[in-house]
Amino acid sequence: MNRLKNIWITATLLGGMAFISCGSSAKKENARTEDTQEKETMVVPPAFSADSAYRYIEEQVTFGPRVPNTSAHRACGDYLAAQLERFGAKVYNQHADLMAYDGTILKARNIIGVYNAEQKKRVMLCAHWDSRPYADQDEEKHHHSAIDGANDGASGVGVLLEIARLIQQKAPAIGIDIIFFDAEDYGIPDFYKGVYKPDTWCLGSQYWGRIPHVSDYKARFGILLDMVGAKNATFYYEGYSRRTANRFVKKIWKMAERLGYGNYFIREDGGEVTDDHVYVNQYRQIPCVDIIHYDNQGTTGFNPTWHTLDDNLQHIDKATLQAVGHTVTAVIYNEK
Ligand code: AHN
Ligand code: ZN
Repeated sequence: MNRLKNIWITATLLGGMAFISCGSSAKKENARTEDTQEKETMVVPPAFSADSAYRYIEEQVTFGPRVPNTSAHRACGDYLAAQLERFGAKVYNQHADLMAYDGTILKARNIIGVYNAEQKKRVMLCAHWDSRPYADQDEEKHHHSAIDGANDGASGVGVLLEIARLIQQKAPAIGIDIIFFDAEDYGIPDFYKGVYKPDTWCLGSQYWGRIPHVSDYKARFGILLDMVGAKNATFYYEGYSRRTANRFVKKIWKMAERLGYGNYFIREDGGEVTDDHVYVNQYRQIPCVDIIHYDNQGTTGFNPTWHTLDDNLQHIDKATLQAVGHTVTAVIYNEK
């Protein structure tokens, strides 16, 4: 089967059926009371700036494609670690030699920013920072060109850098770990003629899952941001997150709705995707929610610029960054 084009497994009918039986008026009344109470006690988070997040995306893209073993990748890694330091995090750099699908040794670097290390109650926020070496969803002549990855890579990192800046200004009640995973996007391309290998995506998170930055690392839950910058992006419930972290999926989408971002955060099932959150959950038993742009218009399940040369700054929209950044910020500042 064509792996790349079958990443998304179409949503089953089951999800829809489960809704039919519930919804008595007493239950609705209860839910409404809870809603009002939560609204009254809602902590207003510091203001997320989409301009600032956009600037961090631009800075990453300006290095060039962040493909492991390139100078752009090394320079951007230094930039990201320096930014987290500047925003007051305790920074861990995990350097690792990871083997790609074709035997290439990738000089990888996971970058972790820790806030309020003594706090037992923690939430982890993550995104991958590398960009794909192949525009393998573009015309064939571009298959071996690296992509800018303004959306696929830089957007999630940009939003998280802005959140790091906010945490420095005003700390939330809980501890936060911001993790930039490397080597997510060096997965086996369709054009590869050699033998198929499983688990070739998400190499950085697989490494971190086996060897976290601190031993026995735990968090209440995690949020993964992947492709959160396209104009009119749509974030549906992602299948693996639903199965392993549904409480937190609900919490995030409900917050988005409340803040007026229901047109981005669609409360319906999308597909299921192998992404860093899978390994966070498998290796560390931390429920982790993937906020990822799902689009069933095309053949890939992703947005039209996915793994093409069009994944560049021109297709980044500040309104989407605002929707995601504001929502995630509100979620973490309301954890106790
Ligand atoms: C797979 O293609 C198996 N997973 C896609 C995860 C991804 C790639 N996210 C961004 N690029
Ligand atoms: Zn990708």
